[in-house]
Amino acid sequence: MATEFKLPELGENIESGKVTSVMVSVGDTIEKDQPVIEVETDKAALEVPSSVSGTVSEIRVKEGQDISVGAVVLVVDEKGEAGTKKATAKAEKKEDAAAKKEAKKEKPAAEEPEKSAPVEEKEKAEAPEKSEEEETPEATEESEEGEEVEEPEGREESEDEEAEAPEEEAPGGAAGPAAAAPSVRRLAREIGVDINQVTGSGKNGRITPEDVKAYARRMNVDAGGVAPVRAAKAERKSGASLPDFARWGEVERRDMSTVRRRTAERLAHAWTTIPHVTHFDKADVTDLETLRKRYAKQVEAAGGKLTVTALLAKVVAAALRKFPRFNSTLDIEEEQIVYKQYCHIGIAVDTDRGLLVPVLRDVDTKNLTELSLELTQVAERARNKKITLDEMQGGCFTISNLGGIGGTAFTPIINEPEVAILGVSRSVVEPVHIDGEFQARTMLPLSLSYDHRVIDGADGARFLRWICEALENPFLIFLEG
Ligand code: CAO
Repeated sequence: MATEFKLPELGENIESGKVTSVMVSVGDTIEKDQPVIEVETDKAALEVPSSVSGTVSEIRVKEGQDISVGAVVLVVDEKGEAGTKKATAKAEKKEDAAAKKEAKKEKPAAEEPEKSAPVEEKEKAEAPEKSEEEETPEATEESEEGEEVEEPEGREESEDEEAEAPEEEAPGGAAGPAAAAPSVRRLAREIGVDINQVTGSGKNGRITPEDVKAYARRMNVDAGGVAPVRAAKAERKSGASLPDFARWGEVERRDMSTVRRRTAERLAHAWTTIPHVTHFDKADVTDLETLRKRYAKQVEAAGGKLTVTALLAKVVAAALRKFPRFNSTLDIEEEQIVYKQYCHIGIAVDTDRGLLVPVLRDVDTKNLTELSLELTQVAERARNKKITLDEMQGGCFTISNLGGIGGTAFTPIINEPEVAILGVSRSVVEPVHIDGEFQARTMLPLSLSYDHRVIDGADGARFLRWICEALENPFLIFLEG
């Protein structure tokens, strides 16, 4: 029995994502709960486990493709008939590709919808590029419908598939998207050429990089040196276009990942809309470090690592209780400040895919051992792409500890819609003047960025001073936290 495995819910308010990896092939036997694809959403990359077991007879997605919740990912044959299907599908596809090649010879490339491009295994890695316009949710829907350009091996065409093909007009009046590899589309975008206006000279009328460059050269003459797409995009974005870096040396362009794009958007928005102030202070953590070392083994035995970050989370939770304004959100439309009665703290984690901020829940109710264990696990999951989007939502305050890497101070950007963030730099042993003499003390540099619309400078200074004092004398947490 053939069963469709559809993309399940990925988290609250998440309707789609981008397929970054397909982890199975047609003919593979898969088990229920086995990860089959990796999907990148706004903030997280998730391995999506299959809800069915059996033999994969069709793969309906490919790397680079946008996919919505509910879309079919795989067809799994629970009776193991995939082998026959695969062979049939392959044969059909070959015939179909040959027929399309023939048909194509009779049509100019620019008028040929990309859907009809020949299916070649090597093209699987070249996921079709989306234009910027397609990145809106509505356009994503359309693009998904049209994602049949480079069909994964083994996919059977349904009888009415032609009827499902998108009939949208390509920009520039052509009957459909131009036939070109994603790298060629990227090149066209980068140099400001509307790919749909280019006539392909490659195999089966496909557009080659040379076609794009030749067109660009002609355009530069025709349009006074400014290609229209580039001009329009530049105008839309910032009014300024980048220089041609290749004039000064070799360059390489790479697409931004979803995480990078989303981080850029969020940080730019926070930086340009929130009036930030960053306040600096230093905590004497000499005694705390002695305690941390003393109890490290005990926490290790429980499976965690007693780190500076875990200690800070605990201290910050107490500080948020004492200074509730730091645990709030500004609702500018309603002209209200929303005070949260819970204490969830986000921890910035450096991963190879960029910055992720998993949230530790109810930090005020957990002891240090529990928090250390949780932080160890959550940071590992973030780095192994196992973190879910839900785990990164609902934070009240963020801690960003760069001390393990180095630095004396930095100005962290507030993680919207929070109102403050604590930056932590590297602790160093330095001379501190105490009781008339210099003593060697371990000092931890802290930077607190806060939203000046909500928090006054004096409050910022008091909040951070309290954190420093609580780190110096944790008894304060019992007294006041
Ligand atoms: N000062 C001095 N040493 C520090 C330190 C600090 N502020 N913070 C950590 N260290 C040390 C730790 O003691 C540890 O040393 P040992 O291995 O000798 O014990 C080492 O650095 C590594 O620390 P860690 O990573 O194991 O543990 P952590 O809790 O301190 O950090 C985490 C956890 C997830 C915060 C960290 O791994 C991380 O990803 N940091 C980067 C955060 C980031 O990218 N921020 C930028 C966001 S942009 O605003």
